[in-house]
Amino acid sequence: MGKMSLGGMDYADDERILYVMNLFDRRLYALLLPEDGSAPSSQQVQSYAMPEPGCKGGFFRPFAVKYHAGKVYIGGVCDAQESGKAKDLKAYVYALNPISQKFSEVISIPLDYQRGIIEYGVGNWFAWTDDNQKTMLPDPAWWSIHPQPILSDLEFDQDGSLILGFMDRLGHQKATGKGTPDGRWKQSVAMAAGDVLRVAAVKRHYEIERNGRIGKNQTKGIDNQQGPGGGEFYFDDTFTINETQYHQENGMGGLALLPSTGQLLESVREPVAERNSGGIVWLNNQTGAKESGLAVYHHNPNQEFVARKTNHVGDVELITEAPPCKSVTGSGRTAMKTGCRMPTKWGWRASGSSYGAKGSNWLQP
Ligand SMILES: [Ca+2]
Ligand SMILES: [Ca+2]
Ligand SMILES: [Ca+2]
Repeated sequence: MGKMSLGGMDYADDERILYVMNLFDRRLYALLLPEDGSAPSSQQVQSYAMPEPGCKGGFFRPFAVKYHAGKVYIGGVCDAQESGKAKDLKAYVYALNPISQKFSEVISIPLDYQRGIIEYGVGNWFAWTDDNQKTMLPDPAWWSIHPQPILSDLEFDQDGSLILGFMDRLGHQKATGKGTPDGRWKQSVAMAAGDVLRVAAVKRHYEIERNGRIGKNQTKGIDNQQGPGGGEFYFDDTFTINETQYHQENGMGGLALLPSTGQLLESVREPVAERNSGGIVWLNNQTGAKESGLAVYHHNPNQEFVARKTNHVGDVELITEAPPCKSVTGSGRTAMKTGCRMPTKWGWRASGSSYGAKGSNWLQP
């Protein structure tokens, strides 16, 4: 997981170039899309080697791709898989200037900060591992909680702030239901929790949230011991029923920014007071608070092998209304290019479990 197939993808603003991350060769691919809708030829595909951040005890694992203001932003982590040490985990964001074809570092963030408790005292990030036994708890021994960070999504707020969505790699490695591979336990349970961090644009550089504060904004996450500097900006990333917090982190790594309401949409586990559900929450970008949630995946006790508390919702993307002008003919891409699509009303959609391949769950908030 996180080492083959495709990661994040995004269009350039004119939708003529699709950028996509190849997790296997760790290169960013740019596909120039022909206007007639045909598949691009090999001459219309270009790829870029990622910058090498000098990871200690592991490899750089890029995943997130976001086109913004003429640059392609990519995000990834040092996986610390060889050293096994959480202090070697680091997140990096780079910006590619497509004209100069050069990358520049935007920010680097140590990932050994204190996180909230997911369950059974486990919450902080671990180094990546492919050893199932390392993900199992000593007690209860049929449980896996072993969060491993993937920087899966990036969003920009209107004030220039950057928001980072982290997916828990364990949430794709394991699910709930079948016995453990070694046959010792008849059922296994896995629980995953990613994260969401906010980064402020301060003059010419970026600053990570600190103890729930970004610039002048201090949220109720101050001193909650669940984020960088001892608190967290988006402090409502919990599973809560009747004010009892069961899991203090629940992100699944997909983000979208809703500019008209100042909200961030995040894919999460248990977005409402329904155990083993999955869906979307609406978070306030000023107060950090959760304003609403919607389950798009419900618990089904009759299904044995399911992603109950692991990843079942991927990315979140905004969609606009259909182009209103009748005078333009041609494909949707052509209509976009001529400026007919009016972003006056926003809908959204959540992709299925295959991250990056957009699913067909078209919904209205
Ligand atoms: Ca958090
Ligand atoms: Ca939290
Ligand atoms: Ca997204």
